Amino acid sequence: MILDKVNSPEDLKRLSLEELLLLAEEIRSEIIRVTAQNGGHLASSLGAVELVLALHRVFDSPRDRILFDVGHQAYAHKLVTGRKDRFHTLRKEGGISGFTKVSESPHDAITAGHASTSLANALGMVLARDLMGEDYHVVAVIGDGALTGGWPSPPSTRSGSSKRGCSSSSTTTR
Ligand SMILES: Cc1ncc(C[n+]2csc(CCOP(=O)(O)OP(=O)(O)O)c2C)c(N)n1
Repeated sequence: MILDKVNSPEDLKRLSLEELLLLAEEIRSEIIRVTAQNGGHLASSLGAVELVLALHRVFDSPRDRILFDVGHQAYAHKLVTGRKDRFHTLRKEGGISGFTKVSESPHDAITAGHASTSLANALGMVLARDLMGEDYHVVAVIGDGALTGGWPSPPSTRSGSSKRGCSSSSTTTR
C-alpha cells in the first residue's frame, strides 16, 4: 500500500502521478471503511481527496496554512498528515475529531466545525503575516454551501483587493 509509506506531506512530494492516483483510491477506501463503522461526513471527504493531495503537493504545510471550511471534508488531509494510524478512532471519545482541530495537529490551521469561517480566518492570518513581515501562503478550502453563508463576503472582497491576499479553492462534493 502506498498509504503505508505516507507519514507527512513531504512523502507525497516524492510520489509519481500514477502513485498519487493509486493513493487517492487507497485513501477513499480507508475513508469508506472507517466511516462505515464510525459514521462521519462521507461524501464531502471523498470528493476532496484529489484536491487535498494536490494542495499538500504544491504547498508546504504547516508552514503554509491550509484552512478547511467546516472541516468536514478533511479526512484525506488527516490521513496524509500523520494521523492514519489513529484514523480508526474517528469521532470516538478521545479519538480523531471529525473536523480540523488545532490541538490535534500542526497541520490543522484552524479548529473548525462551523461553516463559513475559513475566509475570515484566512484574511486575519494574511494581515498578521504581513504585519510580522513573514512569508507563507494561506489557502482557504471552501465549498459552495459555506461560501453562501454570509460571513465569507467581507473577507473575500477585502482579500480580492489586497495585493498579497489569500488563495481559495472551491470544493464541489455533491
Ligand atoms: C454555522 C453553521 N451552520 C450550519 C452548519 C451545517 N453545515 C455543515 S456543512 C454545511 C455546508 C456545506 O456545504 P459546502 O461548503 O458546499 O460543503 P460540501 O457540500 O462540499 O461538503 C453546513 C451549512 C455548520 N456546520 N455551521
